[in-house]
Amino acid sequence: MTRAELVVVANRLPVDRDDDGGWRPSPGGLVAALEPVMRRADGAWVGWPGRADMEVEPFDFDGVRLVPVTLSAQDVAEYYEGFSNDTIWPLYHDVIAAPRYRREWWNSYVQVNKRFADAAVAVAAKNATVWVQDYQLQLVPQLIRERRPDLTIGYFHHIPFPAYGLFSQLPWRRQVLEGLLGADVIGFQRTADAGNFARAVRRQLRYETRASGIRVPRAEGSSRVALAKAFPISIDAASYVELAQREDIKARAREIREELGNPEKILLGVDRLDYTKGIRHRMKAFGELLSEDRLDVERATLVQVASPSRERVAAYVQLRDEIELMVGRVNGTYDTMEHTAIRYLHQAFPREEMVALYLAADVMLVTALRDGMNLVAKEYVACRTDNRGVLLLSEFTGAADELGTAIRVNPHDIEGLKDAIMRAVDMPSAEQSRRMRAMRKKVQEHDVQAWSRDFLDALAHAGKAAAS
Ligand code: GDG
Repeated sequence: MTRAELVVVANRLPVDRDDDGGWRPSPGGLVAALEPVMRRADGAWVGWPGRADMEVEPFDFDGVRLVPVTLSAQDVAEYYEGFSNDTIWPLYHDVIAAPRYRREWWNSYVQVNKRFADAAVAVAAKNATVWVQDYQLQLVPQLIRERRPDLTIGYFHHIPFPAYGLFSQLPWRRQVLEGLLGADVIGFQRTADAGNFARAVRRQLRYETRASGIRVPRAEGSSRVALAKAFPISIDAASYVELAQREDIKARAREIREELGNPEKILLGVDRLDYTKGIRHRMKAFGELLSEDRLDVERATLVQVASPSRERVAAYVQLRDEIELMVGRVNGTYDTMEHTAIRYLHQAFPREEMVALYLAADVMLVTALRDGMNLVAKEYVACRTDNRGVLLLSEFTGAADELGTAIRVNPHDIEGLKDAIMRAVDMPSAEQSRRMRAMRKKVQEHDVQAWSRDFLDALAHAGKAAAS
């Protein structure tokens, strides 16, 4: 087996299993960003194929070697749904939901992280670069370094890193910090996340930090420097522009407006159905605007795509019930035969339909209570080639650091949110255009290709420094 010069390690492989036993690419920005580099570098991608107990040999797909890691049904329940999505996810999103600390989940997380590290080590060429992705694999950097000190190791954290007062709840906080510090470069979405991480390292491990550098002691008494800094992720902007300019997709956007009964304004929310996304807050604000007659259903419809997510985790089951109760109440009260208040879609759509929705939407509502970045905000902006449309953006998203001309909101402040929605609905087109232009420039200049280039450059630099 030839070994790879670049190895990506992520919870999921970038493919999904077809019903007829074949594989199809799972669309995603990460794949789009890494595919060209992976091809050039003789790359390999280590990850779970997405179904429990599936044993598959490594195979080539579109010029990239895929290395499947098998997870049993129990691994999925404990490592993935348990520790990753019911402990780390809520803890790192400022305990919006209560994290559950279960020792058997932690044990499973350790075991599964070892398996991912083993697979990465087996496929990596001498002196290769390994890039680990996200919170499911926080122990992998150190596990790889212990076995293969020749490798250059990067880690990117897609979700927030919480303040120390919250992080310190984690019974295994020390192991997690040590796991991450196995990397040469640890990337975060926001500068604030990198700062929280450095503070946790100082408080918990007493290591010295200077600017973005963290001095990590080695067993024999010497030390090395790990870099912890922000590399805000982005989208494959060109591919969204291309879709947004397709005549059939533009026609579909017009058709959507008609199917909704030609409301004057279409408001849109697009999220995985997740308690971090603030879906209830935006529905509450919208419902109150209807009840106070500041809006009516002829004037405005809210389309909410809530794609199914983590349906076996209790907090998600409960959230779905709450949202559906709310939609039923609002629609029951305000719908007419021709118009609906909230068109709620608990479904996943193809990308073309998402882009048609972005084109149809006059106002995009991103009201997350906490979000690492929020790519939906960037996708909406990229699609608005006419420079029209208004983005309402929560200040608790990473995207808020970059999209300075969005209407900034604190989703906890329902009155403020209502006023911001009204401002968006009433915004003159010249102001829309001024704001949108500035945001589009940002997203086009800093796309996901720039993101991966920046990260891999920093990693190459770190690798050279360590070798000299
Ligand atoms: C995590 C972090 C960070 C959603 N529904 C459908 C669909 N989507 C697509 C969106 C977007 C993606 O899924 C969601 O990305 P977000 O960034 O908004 O949120 P998370 O899933 O929570 O992602 C986040 C991200 O990682 C990257 O680092 O930004 O903060 O939480 O691309 O368009 N796509 C299709 N159908 C749907 O129904 N095709």
